[in-house]
Amino acid sequence: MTLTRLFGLTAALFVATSAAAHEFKVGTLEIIHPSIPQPAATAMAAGGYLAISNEGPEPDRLIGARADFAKETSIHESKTDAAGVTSMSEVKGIDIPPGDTAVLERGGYHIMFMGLSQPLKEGDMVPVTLIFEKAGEVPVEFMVDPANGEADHSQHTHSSGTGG
Ligand SMILES: [Cu+2]
Repeated sequence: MTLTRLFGLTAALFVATSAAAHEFKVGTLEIIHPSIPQPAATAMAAGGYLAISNEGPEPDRLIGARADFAKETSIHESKTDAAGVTSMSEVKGIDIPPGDTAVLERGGYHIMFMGLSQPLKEGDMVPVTLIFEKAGEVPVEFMVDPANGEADHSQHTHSSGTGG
């Protein structure tokens, strides 16, 4: 057991220092490529995406996040209605069932960083603390990815007609 755990930690550290994809391991949770598409220079907010896989027998839950580069950080869900209108609302948490992977991606769940206090540029690694119900506070780094048409997050509004 100890050897397996040590190996897991070493592997996570190794992966975290490589440039292409990165991931973090805490207990039975694997946090895969936390990333923020580069927001516009004038953007007041940015969205963060990642996948969290749970290899353990117990459920966990992502209940919050904290970042020094944003005034307020929360978990959001985007929804697009039948008319193609996208709106975002805050959610209390995201369940991560045992043996399952919770995916935060464009058009769905995301971490919302509001009131950016520094520019986020492609290639930057920025520290964020993820807060889990059971695993507790987990410090990770989000990678700033290419912009990729992240216009819907350039202004934070809770409804937007632009879709996406
Ligand atoms: Cu949002």
